[in-house]
Amino acid sequence: MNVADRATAGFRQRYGAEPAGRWAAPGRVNLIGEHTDYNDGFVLPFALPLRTVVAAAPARDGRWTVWSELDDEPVDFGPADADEPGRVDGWAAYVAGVVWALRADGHDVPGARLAVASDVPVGSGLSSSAAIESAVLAALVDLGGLDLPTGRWPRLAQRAENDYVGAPTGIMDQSAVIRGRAGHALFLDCRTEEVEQIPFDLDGAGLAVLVIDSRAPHRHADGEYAARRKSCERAAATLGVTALRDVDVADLDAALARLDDDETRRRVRHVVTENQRVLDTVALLRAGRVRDTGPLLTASHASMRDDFEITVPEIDTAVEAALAAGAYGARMTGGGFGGCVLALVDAGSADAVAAAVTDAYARNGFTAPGTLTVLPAGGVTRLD
Ligand code: GAF
Repeated sequence: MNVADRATAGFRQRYGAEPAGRWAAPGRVNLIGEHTDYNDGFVLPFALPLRTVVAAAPARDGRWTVWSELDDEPVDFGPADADEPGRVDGWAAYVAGVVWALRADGHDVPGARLAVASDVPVGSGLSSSAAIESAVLAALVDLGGLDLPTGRWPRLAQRAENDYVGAPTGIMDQSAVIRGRAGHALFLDCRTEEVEQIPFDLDGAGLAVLVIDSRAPHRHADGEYAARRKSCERAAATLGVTALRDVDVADLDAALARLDDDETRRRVRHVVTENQRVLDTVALLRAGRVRDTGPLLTASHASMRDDFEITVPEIDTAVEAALAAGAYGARMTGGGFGGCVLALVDAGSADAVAAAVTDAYARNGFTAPGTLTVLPAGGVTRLD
């Protein structure tokens, strides 16, 4: 059964009724621009064809009941739970967080019954959390007839994650999931939230993006993410700038000379050079030179591995094996400490590259990776 039908079937079975509608939101990968979003910088993600679907209908009692195929038991919560971050936890916190963010923004959020099904794997760094937040947000906005232009959705969904769930993430994932467009990568300035849809015609160039799920267990990912963010904020304060976005790559050496520990210097170097790599990638894509972006992807990976120190052995092995098998470029995508790698490959060699990575994993005694080729898909939408 496809994901939309699973959401409907779950709704019928749980609530013995028909949903009023179904809303779908994709996962995402980030082509380039890692840990730049919370530094007010640039990112270039795209939405995936894998989606989370929410089937929903209004509930007259003013409460929210949500069932997910991840869990047998539905979770029920009322306004008091939604108004106090922490009262709902686990996967349902992403749903309660959206209700919280909408209420905090002054909206009269309708009670609802929701059923969630998803093809976006959880814990693989493909933004299953932004997908559920965005699909629920779309459902509640429609069911309640709320006056909330889509341009404001990414910040609200991010607030759900930052302030209700408690993860100090940036604006990239929600933006990609909400604003993504088929055949395009989303060039986002995370300071101004200005976006440009950049044509990313893999098919036309005879290329594919291979996504490799490292299957590496997330090791202290939350604490390490927060530590990287703090370190960047401290460095910006030392340098007297609002955010590391304000350090131009031409001024990098001078900025590094003003920092007194080597670790902070490496963190800053990653962010500043990564912002420039995003701009360079965008310039190449605008010129239709998709294949030539490969070395920038690989340089981004080296920077994450050596300077930002957020990769793990499984991830580095996948990147090296993909490059050795002929990928034009490869890098970890997402927050790090596990998750996925993406590789830019000839469409005809995607299977061979996937097989080479699988072999390298076996030689190293790692759990076999997952592999999938993807094309940029559209963002959140109402299905019916
Ligand atoms: C995670 C976060 F959610 C994003 O905001 C971003 O910081 C990313 O890690 C790293 O680029 O996906």
